[in-house]
Amino acid sequence: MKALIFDVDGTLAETEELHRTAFNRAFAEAGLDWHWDRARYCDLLTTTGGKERIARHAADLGITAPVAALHAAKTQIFTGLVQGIALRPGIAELIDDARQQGLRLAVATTTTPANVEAICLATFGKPAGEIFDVIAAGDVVAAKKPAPDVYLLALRQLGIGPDEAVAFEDSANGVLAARAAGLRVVLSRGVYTRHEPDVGATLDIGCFSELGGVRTIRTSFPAR
Ligand code: XBP
Ligand code: MG
Repeated sequence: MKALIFDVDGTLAETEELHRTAFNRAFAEAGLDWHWDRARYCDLLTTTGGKERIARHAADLGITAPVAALHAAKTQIFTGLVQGIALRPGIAELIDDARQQGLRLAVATTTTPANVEAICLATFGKPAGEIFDVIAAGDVVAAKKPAPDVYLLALRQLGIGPDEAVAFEDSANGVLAARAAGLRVVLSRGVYTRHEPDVGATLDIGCFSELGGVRTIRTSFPAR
């Protein structure tokens, strides 16, 4: 195994409540009477990508909306909210252990590069580029999760095959994307995905801290 590939939202950290807050503040600032409560947001999260989510909501209302402008405002608000968030249990230890074992690290996420940067600064105290060797994020791919594109891009940029890495995810869409890219995937559901069915995770655990580090992963995921 040569690399670990991490999803961001819900995997590195529980960020979706902050995203929901940022969306609602952006709508209010734009003078829209939209408010996504937890139940509506949980449903909308089946649509990956903030712009796509806004567009879906507008379509549900039968109206058009300035999607790009609303999403840019939301991203600006979100990056200002992430100070003080914590990595999910087990993530810091896993990343440290991977580095010590000489593995490379990547991110494969639907969220924007700006959000990845803000989350890394808030949780690791360092820019994303000092933590991860490869950052595949947001609109760098046309088809978002559950399409495999962002994981295939991460593998290409790592210069390795899917047998040489393991993906870490919190959602069904993420598991489907990683599996479609040929990757084995460890799933630990988050607050907004706790209800989701198993869609083929190689390992379905309660918390990443159960993993016991890279050595355990190597034995659980022998080279194929
Ligand atoms: C989860 C997503 C993102 C976030 C919001 O990404 O689907 O859309 O909900 O972020 P991940 P944006 O693949 O990391 O789980 O508004 O920047 O899309
Ligand atoms: Mg996620």
